[in-house]
Amino acid sequence: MADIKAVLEKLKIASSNKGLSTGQKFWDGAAGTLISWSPVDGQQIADVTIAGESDYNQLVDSAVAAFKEWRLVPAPRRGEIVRQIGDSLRGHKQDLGILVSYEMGKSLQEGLGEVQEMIDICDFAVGLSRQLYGLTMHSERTDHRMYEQWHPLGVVGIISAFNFPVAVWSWNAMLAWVCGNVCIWKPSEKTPLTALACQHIVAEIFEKNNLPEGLSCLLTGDSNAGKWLSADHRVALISATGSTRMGRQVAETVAKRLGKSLLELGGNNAIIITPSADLKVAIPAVVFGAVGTAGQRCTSTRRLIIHKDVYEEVKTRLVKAYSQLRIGNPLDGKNHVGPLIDQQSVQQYEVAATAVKEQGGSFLIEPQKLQGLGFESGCYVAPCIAEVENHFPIVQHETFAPVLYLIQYDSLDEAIALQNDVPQGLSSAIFTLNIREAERYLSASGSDCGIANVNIGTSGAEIGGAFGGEKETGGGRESGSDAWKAYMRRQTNTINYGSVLPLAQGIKFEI
Ligand code: UN1
Repeated sequence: MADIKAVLEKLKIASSNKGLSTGQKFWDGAAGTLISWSPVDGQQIADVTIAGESDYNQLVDSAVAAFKEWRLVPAPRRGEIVRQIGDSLRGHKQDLGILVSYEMGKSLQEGLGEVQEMIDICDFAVGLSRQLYGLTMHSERTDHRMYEQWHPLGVVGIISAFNFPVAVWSWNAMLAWVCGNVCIWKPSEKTPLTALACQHIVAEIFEKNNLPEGLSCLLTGDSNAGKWLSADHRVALISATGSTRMGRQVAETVAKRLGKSLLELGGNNAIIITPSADLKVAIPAVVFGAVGTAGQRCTSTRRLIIHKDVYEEVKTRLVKAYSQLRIGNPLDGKNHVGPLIDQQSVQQYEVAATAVKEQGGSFLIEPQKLQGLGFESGCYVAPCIAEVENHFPIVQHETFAPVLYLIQYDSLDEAIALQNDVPQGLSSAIFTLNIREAERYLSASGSDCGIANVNIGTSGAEIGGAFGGEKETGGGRESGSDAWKAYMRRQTNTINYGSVLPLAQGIKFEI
């Protein structure tokens, strides 16, 4: 298995680390120290200092100054810097993947997949750097030209969550950079070291290219840091990923100053299994969706809405598939499921299990906290399955753990209504070989989610599409498609190249 010490060394992580950085410059924060514990083995990995308010202000001053230069660099040249970051990430894929797995607890395959997502978004952003297109319009006035252009926004604050400790930052940062912005990253307090490793990787590229301090700022901190960012009028856009509770606070604070926010919050994602579903394809999709990243993806499959005619068969197949799951050290390639992020998450899993029973559900596969050899961190749980009703309060709530709820349906209308009848609206899927069902599901009266799939699961989206969801998921879109527009300001320009001044709408104004 991986030599963690060697990995840390290669990623420039010491036993005690400076948690603030504007690029090449790193310094100790004034507000104390954060310890990063691995949920894999319960060991302390390293510590890192966190920001006081004056550290924060130093970061923002540096970012504001850097923006003045960076916005003038042609976009394709900004893309060239991102291309170099992508190349560097290719070289660090193995080490960074291991650190993601060790600090966060997801399987090494998923840790490597996360770094691959970073590489993919770099490639996407490089191409985008030559495609920040605006439209041209036909003016209603003679000798006039009208068009729109997209300008950089300014400082972008990125608040990221522990479950995708590096990929979600990269979706935001790579797009923000090619769009001409500078970034301040506040990573999760649970995964500060993966963030620090990324900062070292980009700092090296910025140094090689003689770029100013402030383009990429690392704000290691507690919840105060998130509050400072949200309330700061110098920060043009806040892109926040995390719980609905956190997102609501950020949204309120940013809205109060009429700033921009991009929110990617909780999901309560369902898969509908119809009578024609190809179960050979559906069952692995459900299991990966429910237990991948130990159920801690915002796209994790939480509810399975199954037609009554195939309900028993799906149950039998699921029980068989779950009995084959290997839970344990995620760095061991034989294991499918690693630990939850911390013991508090284990408690939440246990609270949810109790609530399922109290609210009238019953378990097909019982919840269990794992103990003994290999589980010393106290963070390992068994993925479980419960039969429930959609309206149970616990089913309406996103529990960040591998708990899968089974619900039975009769008609497709009922299945779609059940799927949509939750406060969240991130990801969704249907398994069917019936084109009418598939198209109905994707129609305006179908899934109400930001992501709706046919014959693939709810999690594991590619970076090329816009990523995000509706309702309490927050409404933001990140990553592919035209999500870049959220990182720029649109300017409409009308140019009169004639020698008179005709007014729009034919208004006469003579002086
Ligand atoms: C998240 O959980 O915040 O679609 C992001 C997926 C991943 C990203 C998830 N590409 O599951």
